[in-house]
Amino acid sequence: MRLYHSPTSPYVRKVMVTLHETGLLPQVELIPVQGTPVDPGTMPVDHNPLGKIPALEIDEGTAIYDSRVICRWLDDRSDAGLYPAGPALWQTLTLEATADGILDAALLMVYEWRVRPEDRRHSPWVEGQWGKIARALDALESRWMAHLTGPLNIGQIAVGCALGYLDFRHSDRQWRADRPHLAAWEADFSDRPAMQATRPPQA
Ligand code: GSH
Repeated sequence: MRLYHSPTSPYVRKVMVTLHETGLLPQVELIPVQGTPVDPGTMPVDHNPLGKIPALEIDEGTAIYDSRVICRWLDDRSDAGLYPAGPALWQTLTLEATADGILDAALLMVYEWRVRPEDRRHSPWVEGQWGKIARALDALESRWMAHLTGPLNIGQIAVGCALGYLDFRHSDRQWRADRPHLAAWEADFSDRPAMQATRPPQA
């Protein structure tokens, strides 16, 4: 298997953590790529027409993409059990969607200052993205702690990667303020060997 990879992508990190937790990492070759929405650069557009990573080549010429698809495919090939059976599955998938939504908004904020020309930036739009993140973090703090502290699942991995990305790119926003339960959870979860092994490089 070949994983199109960047050490700073939080969606790639979800896949990398899943590879560690499922024990499948030795089966994967990492292919470094980079690009942005305005310049696909070396992104694997032949494998993912959206020009995004992660994309995983599972066979010569066959690729799957989007971290949600890849993580579920990997879990299916292991006994890690990251997707609980029964009604809890929908909670887990909703938790993952919440974390991915944090990432989507956080990445758009990064693109706004790294990709968009300075004279065309629109701060209400940026603050609107942060508003989505803040509401999602409040929901995690008030409604999701029980699910976060249960057996390891893909929702927890996604939340761990989302919080790690906020520390990496948006540390000035101080997401831990007024969210003590989530902060304590993150301190514990980020100690997992899979999280330690996949920390983004210092900017
Ligand atoms: N929903 C996708 C997933 O979960 O895999 C999002 C992937 C994504 O946006 N990846 C970023 C990317 O490839 C890297 S962090 N951006 C390039 C672009 O949008 O053109």
